Amino acid sequence: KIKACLFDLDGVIVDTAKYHYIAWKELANQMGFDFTLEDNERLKGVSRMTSLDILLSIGNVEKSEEEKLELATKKNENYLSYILKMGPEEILPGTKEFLESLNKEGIKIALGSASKNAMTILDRLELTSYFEAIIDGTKVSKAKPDPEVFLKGAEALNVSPDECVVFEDAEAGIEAAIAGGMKCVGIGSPDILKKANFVVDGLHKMNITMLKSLSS
Ligand code: G16
Ligand code: MG
Repeated sequence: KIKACLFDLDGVIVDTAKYHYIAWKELANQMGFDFTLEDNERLKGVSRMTSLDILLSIGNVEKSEEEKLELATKKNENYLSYILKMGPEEILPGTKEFLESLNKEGIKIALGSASKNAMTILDRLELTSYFEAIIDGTKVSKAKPDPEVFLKGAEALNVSPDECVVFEDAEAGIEAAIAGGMKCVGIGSPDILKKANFVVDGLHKMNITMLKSLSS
């Protein structure tokens, strides 16, 4: 029986990838190299410091650990200036409707995100109250594809992993769900998210019947 749904944030509930992109691009340009939208795909679902390492490798730039911390802080301050202007109109289609249908069914809801800004983003979107547990980048030590973020979510909701369904747009996130013994719905392209139980374009394509088809 499905007792809980665990949601990734960026790419599932909201498209913050575009703001991450602007902020990383500005940082790259200040260091004298370009950063393309295609490069940005490599940063999805990846932690802030790992994202910076990928960015620096693209520019062929080497920095000390101290300089890296400064650069990551600078990027985050710039990113936050965009995030703080967001509002509920940026919630991806069907999200609220699906969360409400889960509430009606008595299915628990948690967030499982790599972002350290997850709380701020949920507040800006006015979605915080839907989540019984919020596991974000401030609460985990191992990044996806490690299942830590989702296992902590299940634990906080007091359900077992096989009673959980994870919603993820990144391959590493799908792998994390599987490694944790959970069912998984991919959000995006079936060509990329091959390992998911099934893939939909977005939460507007989800309903309770589809969710229940995953129970075994
Ligand atoms: C998100 C994004 C990643 C970002 C990471 C860390 O993960 O997909 O691109 O690098 O969070 O974000 P921050 O710099 O805000 O801590 P998720 O797991 O919500 O998709
Ligand atoms: Mg994501």
